[in-house]
Amino acid sequence: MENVFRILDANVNRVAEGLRVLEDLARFYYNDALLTEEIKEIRHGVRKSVNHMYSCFVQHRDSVGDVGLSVSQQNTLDNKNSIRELIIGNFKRVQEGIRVIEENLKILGQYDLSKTFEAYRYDCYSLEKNYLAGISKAVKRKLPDTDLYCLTGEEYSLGRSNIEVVRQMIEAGIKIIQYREKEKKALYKYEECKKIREMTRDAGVTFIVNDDIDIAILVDADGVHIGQEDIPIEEVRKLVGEEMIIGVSTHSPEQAQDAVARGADYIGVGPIYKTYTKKDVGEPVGLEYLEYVAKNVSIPFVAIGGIKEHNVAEVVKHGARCVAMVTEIVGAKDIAKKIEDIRKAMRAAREE
Ligand code: TZP
Ligand code: MG
Repeated sequence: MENVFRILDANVNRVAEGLRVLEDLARFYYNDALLTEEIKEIRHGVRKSVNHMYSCFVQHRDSVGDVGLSVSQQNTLDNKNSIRELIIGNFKRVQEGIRVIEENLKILGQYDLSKTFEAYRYDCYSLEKNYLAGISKAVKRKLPDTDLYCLTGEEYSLGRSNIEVVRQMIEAGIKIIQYREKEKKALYKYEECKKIREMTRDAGVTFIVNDDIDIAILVDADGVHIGQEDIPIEEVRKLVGEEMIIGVSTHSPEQAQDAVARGADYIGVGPIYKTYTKKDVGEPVGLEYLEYVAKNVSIPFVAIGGIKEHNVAEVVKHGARCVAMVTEIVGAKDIAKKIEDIRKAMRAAREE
């Protein structure tokens, strides 16, 4: 019987520690007072309900002789790659720990107390559901619902720097900006992104970094944009976490469905028309694929590739709510005027 106390002691600690991890995430990471309070209540309840056995627990405790410690030290099963994994892992630890307490209390003849723990376990199941729903709402960044998605391209910017072009885009009311720069070394890209992050944050503009996941993480961009031959979406998610937006370039219905199934937050759809801006780009997929996406894809999508003021109406009429442009905007003498004219053309097309 004595070892039953060891089991109970270890599991009360396991449960309380797991709850503390969840409580501190709710408190310091998500600033969620309600969740913090709910978890704290359960944690205190667990500790209090076994208070009468505490001296017995300590008396039978033998951490040094615990064979489980060396097993745990020798494997990495408990490794976590994201906050979501950390949360789910700790809920499992808490729920399993409670179940062990429940069963062992029965052996000690403490049936009523066992039932109290059963109730805690059920509380934890619904708490887990609320926790996950709450955090995905609280922190998941979303692509704003807007008409224009602007990308940088210094070589097409008429001698202006990316920073200057971004400044003008922000001033013209652009709500999404992607940093796309194929020719620069990482250090210069990182420095530019750091600056652009500051500018976009101050202006409430969503900032996406193309290709460079490391830079996106370092500057705390809102998202990353990847292509079909980049690191798989699931792996990128492990690196950037649940909060960050992942955009994926797609060129066919199969690629669109695949990106959605694998957790992309939005897709690029294109190239709609012939473009020379992207060096390794395929042939235009045309408006037909855009129409398919507009009808069949439920996540946000952005039409891209060769879109100009003169053809944007056609793109809108084939289902695009948001269009992305590089050269048409960065290469305009008067960026603000160009943006205004494109918006006018899009509005007119929508109203037709
Ligand atoms: N992805 C598909 S086409 C393209 C990208 C990044 C380039 C679009 O550039 P432009 O100048 O708007 O045609
Ligand atoms: Mg790319």
